[in-house]
Amino acid sequence: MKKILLVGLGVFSLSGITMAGEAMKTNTDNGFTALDIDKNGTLSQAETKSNPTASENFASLDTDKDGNLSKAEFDAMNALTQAN
Ligand SMILES: [Ca+2]
Ligand SMILES: [Ca+2]
Repeated sequence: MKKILLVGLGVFSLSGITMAGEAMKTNTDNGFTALDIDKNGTLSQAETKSNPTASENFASLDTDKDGNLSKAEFDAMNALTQAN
């Protein structure tokens, strides 16, 4: 009598991450890229919803008052939160 053991079949779906023409210079984006859902390089108020710190301090972080957080503005928040 033969036993056929089915070992867990791992299905790996590889999602090819393509950086269109943009070289990844920094890995230290502090989650900025993950929050930037529409990948337009800035964070809208809606996009910061999953980051309470950014969301609650959005107005003060948006130093140029354009309604979006740039990478630099987001970095400034992280600099503040890591300072304590
Ligand atoms: Ca965005
Ligand atoms: Ca801004």
